[in-house]
Amino acid sequence: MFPPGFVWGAATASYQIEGATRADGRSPSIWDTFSHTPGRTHNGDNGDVACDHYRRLDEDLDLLAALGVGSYRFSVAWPRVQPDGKGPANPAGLDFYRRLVGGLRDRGIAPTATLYHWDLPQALEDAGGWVARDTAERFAEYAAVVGEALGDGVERWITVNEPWCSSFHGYGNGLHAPGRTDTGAAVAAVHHLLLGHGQALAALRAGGARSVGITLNLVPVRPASGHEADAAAARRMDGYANRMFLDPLLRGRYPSDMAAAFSSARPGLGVVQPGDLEVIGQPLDFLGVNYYSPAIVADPSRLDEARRAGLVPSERQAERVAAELGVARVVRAGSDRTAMDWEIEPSGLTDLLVGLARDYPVPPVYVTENGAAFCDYVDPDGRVQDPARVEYLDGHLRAVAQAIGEGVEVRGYFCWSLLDNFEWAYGFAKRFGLVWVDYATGARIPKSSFSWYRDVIAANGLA
Ligand code: GBH
Repeated sequence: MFPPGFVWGAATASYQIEGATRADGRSPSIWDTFSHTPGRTHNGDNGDVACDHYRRLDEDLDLLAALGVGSYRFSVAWPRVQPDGKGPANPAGLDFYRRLVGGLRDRGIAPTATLYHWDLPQALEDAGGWVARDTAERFAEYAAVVGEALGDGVERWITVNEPWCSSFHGYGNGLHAPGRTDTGAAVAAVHHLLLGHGQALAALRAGGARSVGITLNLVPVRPASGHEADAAAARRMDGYANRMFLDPLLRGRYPSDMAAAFSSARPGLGVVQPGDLEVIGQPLDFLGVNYYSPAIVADPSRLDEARRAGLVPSERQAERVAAELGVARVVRAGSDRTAMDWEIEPSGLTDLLVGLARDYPVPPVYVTENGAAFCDYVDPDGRVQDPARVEYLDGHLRAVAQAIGEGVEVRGYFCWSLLDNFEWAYGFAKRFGLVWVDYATGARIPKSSFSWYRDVIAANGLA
């Protein structure tokens, strides 16, 4: 059902699984600061211990081997490698990733390394974070350091994971570290994350890296009705969630409607300098796409009409940048949702991939994350059963197969996530893993989805 050579993978991120936040010279990241600030995360949860992956590396590598993945997507913690965010590498921090990459290769698993999955060294945030242009330069230096240390061992590099989350959730919506609510700062952060991506890509290539891309969280957007006001709201949401990143990366410019919508947000795109868009628009070897759920949007003045059509306001109304842009999120009353309350819609993934290939000159695509949190349960024999996750993954893999059938060059799929882990502001309450983690003991229990996915991988397709 999938093409020969299709890459099957599983994904994680450093702060969500590693723990050992003070080991071997690691410095605090913005997520240590944020999660230790009262009121920022569910239950005050933090990544101090998380899955204790830093100390259970071999056990987790063995789980990956048992799953049979062709590739493992992990991220490198910048504050382990450069505790001050600049300067010489910390050898003990790099050593962990050398052991990780070596351990994968020993097991025949190709490493896919993400350089930035949100754990910015706090020292750099103190100097302005992603609102400061200097952070992009520092990121390129860090990329060169990691590229040189891990070198040939890494099959493919992802510079930045989901710059939308880092910029808008981090600096605009206040939902992620560093927790700021300043739209102008968020838009400047967009630019510096993309600039950092471009500079890091060049640095990695100069060091001999074969395959370099970026991962975006993209959202298929649907208008709540055929009314022009809802269609216009959907265009604004598409600009905010998708085009603000796709256009500079793949077309060499920011979308003019978004530049106008953010024109009063300072510094915003005022930070763009001559030549930056050439750096950002350098050809990618691949585009990573993370997909979880679609978005249905209405014009805020039309929520009553939406309600009459069975569409109810979603909790995401709380997102302040969307509200500023005049975008109201709605969901179908009674629709299937995950434990995150995200609507389940596999066809959204087909639409997204097909639309991307239709609208942009896209390089080959990897689905670098897809998965779901559910209320998994332990059966009388002590097995963790997660039939809802199997159904979610099955549906979304069929959606990928359909996009491939329609001509989109999708080269691989990484399930989020290998392990239950620290789900950012939701703490440990939401479990996305193929493997259950007992946080009290650190014990790992593969769920029923683990053996299901193992069989899919072995068959290169669905039954
Ligand atoms: C990813 O974030 C992360 O890369 C990963 O670390 C995380 O654990 C995983 O997914 C699960 O959350 O409908 O307006 O909220 C994804 C976070 C989820 C944020 C979907 C954007 C869509 C826009 N994204 N959400 S909205």
